[in-house]
Amino acid sequence: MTDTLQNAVLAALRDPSHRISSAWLYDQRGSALFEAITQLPSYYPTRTEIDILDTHLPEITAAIPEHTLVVELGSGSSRKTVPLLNSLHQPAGYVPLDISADYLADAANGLSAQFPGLPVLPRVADFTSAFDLPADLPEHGSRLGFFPGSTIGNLDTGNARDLLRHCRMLLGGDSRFLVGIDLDKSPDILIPAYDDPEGVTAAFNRNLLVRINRELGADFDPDDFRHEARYFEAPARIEMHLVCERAITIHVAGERFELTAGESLHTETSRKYNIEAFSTLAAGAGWSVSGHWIDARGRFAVMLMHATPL
Ligand code: AVI
Repeated sequence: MTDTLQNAVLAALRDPSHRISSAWLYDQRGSALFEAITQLPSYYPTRTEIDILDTHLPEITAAIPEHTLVVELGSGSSRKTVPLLNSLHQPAGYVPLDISADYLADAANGLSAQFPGLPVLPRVADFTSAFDLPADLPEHGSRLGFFPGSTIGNLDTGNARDLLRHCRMLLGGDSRFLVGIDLDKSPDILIPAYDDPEGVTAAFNRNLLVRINRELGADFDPDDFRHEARYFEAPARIEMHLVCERAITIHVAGERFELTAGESLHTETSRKYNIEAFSTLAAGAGWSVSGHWIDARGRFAVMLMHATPL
């Protein structure tokens, strides 16, 4: 992720791809809109992953040693974390990582209250670049990385591999990694998931322009832009775009840009994997798949991997 919103926006507008990291979608309103998306009938990933975990957690955690330290990327919703911690045998501690200090503090406090006696060690981290674990962790003992939600799909292949490799180094040789991935499927299912009839995803996407106006004093009119979800086959992915509906001139941080009708800002990529492609990606980053669990409709997979020598 580029260091500041201003640099990211200027770079995106100067480059013909007009691509900006999806991490910038998540200001306070963006995060609330994403929460709303996870409740939509057409957005199946969150619900489906929770169902897989509810059904298979005893099997998934059976081979994970007792006193394992859990490191969660994204300090996710307690709907996923609580059942995982309940299913593990005496977890040694819980380390939630998140880019938002506020969100992290809330998640950590909630978890501490529910698991008295469990060391909870939150850490602010941006996992789109290199990050560290807290310094005061036990050096020995096994570790479990937990990265649910198919958020890994929002990274390019190269960045996803770098993240997997970085986690392999941080978690060490006696570690496992539980990762949720969204599977490739018909655009008839994928497009409505990313362009819902209620318009929540459109509001989530357009909110980026509202954020840019507020934080950078830019003069986008969000009504000039149409939300579009595009499916591509190779590699399988959904791209979110904000398509400019008429020729406009905009000003950001003292610079002037022209956009023509039909030009778009590319605001998110969401990769749709298959088991083999993801396993190959992980193998190149020091992880071997020990098992995977898929819902009955074949929409989403939870992958359990163990560390291999680097
Ligand atoms: C957070 N991430 C996994 C979501 C996804 O499905 O790629 C973000 C999202 N974008 C639009 N809808 C949901």
